[in-house]
Amino acid sequence: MGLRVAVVGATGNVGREMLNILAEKKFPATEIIAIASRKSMGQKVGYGDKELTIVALDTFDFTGTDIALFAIGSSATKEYGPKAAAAGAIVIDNSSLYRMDPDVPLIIPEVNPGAIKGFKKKNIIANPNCSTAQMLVALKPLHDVAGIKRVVVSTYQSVSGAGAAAMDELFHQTKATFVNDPVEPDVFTKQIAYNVIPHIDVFMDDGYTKEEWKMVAETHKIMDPDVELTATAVRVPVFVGHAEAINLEFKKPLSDEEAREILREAPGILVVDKREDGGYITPVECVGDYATYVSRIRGDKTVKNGLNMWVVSDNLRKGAALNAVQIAEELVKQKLV
Ligand code: 11C
Repeated sequence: MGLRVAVVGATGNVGREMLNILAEKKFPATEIIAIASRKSMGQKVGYGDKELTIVALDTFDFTGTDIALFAIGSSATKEYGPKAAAAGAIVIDNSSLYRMDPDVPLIIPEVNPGAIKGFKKKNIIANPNCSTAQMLVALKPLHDVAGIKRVVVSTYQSVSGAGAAAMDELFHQTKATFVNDPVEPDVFTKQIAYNVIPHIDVFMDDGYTKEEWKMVAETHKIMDPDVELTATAVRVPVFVGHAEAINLEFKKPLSDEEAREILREAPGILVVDKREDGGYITPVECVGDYATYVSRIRGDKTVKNGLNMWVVSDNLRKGAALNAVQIAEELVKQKLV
């Protein structure tokens, strides 16, 4: 049976990728509806080799829609997510609004597919933050074997995580410096071209940013509440693709060779780790891919059972749109829709 699927926020960075991935994967839909705010009504967006016409969210009736993929940010989701869910659509939400709600499962299909059934209380499933998604795809297989005690992670996050205006800002600032025009920060608090900024999302009382807090809280909900994690989230002048330098401390011994073998067999992971010039993956090489890449796997001799690695993925795909479509696929596989 074909499904009726709505993509809400279809003109944004993540919404467009949702449409691309639904088409690439030939998701079993009889109808795909591209929805956005009223100002985009009538615009065309690509879906495979077809074009879909945007319909307005404020008047859309979700009755008869099986799955609604939401990519519109927390405040608009607060208004329209519950309406879609009440009309019978299973909402897969990419915003942070419901992630910590105990009645909403937070799902990475490679990590906790069994938790998906919990959606029935609210008809809503949450998609994790991009930096959490790629990290946990890489950590879960190692955690299952050797038990992760502590994680120290530093992120190198591309500007696309902050939206299309942020991508424009990197482009214009980069151009401006070449022609000696003034560089004026707007989306970011400091110049992003030729710079790095240790600040993503708002500051919290303890000095961490909300992006850093999300990595801790989401890891606890998705994988294991006993894993200790500390993060530094940094914005870098890259358009698409987040990278993470991850230091791990395990309960049991795990050699770099064993970790490499475990990750080679793990779902969603590609290991590229040649220990030679260029034998690792960088963000520009992962754009448009489904995989999360792991490189630079090596022992950390300063602690008992320590390991370092480098994890890279397309933040708009595994970090957002792909994970959401994989959740929809999991609903189909588990016969929940
Ligand atoms: C960034 N991780 O790179 C953010 C974007 O909680 O879904 C996604 C924010 C979120 O800026």
